[in-house]
Amino acid sequence: MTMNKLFYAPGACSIGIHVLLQEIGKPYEPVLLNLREGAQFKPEFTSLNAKSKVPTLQREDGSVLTEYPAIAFWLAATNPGSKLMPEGATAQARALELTDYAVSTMHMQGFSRMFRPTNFAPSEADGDAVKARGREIFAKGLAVMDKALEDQEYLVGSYSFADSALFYVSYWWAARLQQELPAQVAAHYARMNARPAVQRTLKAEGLA
Ligand SMILES: N[C@@H](CCC(=O)N[C@@H](CS)C(=O)NCC(=O)O)C(=O)O
Repeated sequence: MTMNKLFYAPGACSIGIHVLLQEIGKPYEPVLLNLREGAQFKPEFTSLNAKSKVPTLQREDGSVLTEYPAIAFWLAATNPGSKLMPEGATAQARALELTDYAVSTMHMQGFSRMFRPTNFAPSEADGDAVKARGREIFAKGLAVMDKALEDQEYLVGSYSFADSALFYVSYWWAARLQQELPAQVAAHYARMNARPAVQRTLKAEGLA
């Protein structure tokens, strides 16, 4: 293969990785995986990623990378010209800390409860309580992110791979659920939307 291949679904968490690929600006191949039709469970895909998830990145050497924080870190580390990797171990650890919090807590604990309550409680009757707990977890996450942005425009000061993760959870909250973001996160979301790479990504995924 001559370029990285991104398996994505429009508007899914893979949109953040899509933004990073657009920021880097090197040619890549986007491959739409239709999650609603269950393409993630078909052998053509599970032979690449047995976890049945996007984002999935097949690299130029054919090997596959999964999990948002790992893909984001690797893209930033291997494209130093893009300046997506902060300088120094502390700032790099902070970027990973915030990326993991957005993905593992805000998305997977918060949003997953809102979108897929039955994954958390076997009884349909508990659905509303599970969704409410999801909103609570997500709101706490927004407060943490708001604080991280108190004195700076991007999560670790300068723009980094971590901002792509906050962008996708903000996008779900503001654009998909039409909910309000706290002030600093709203300003970050506006800054992200003003970036040409984000605009190109939304267009490429048919969301603009
Ligand atoms: N821990 C994974 C989460 C990925 C994930 O949950 N992806 C969702 C889309 S946002 C997915 O592929 N869902 C397909 C399914 O659940 O069937 C990561 O960090 O990449």
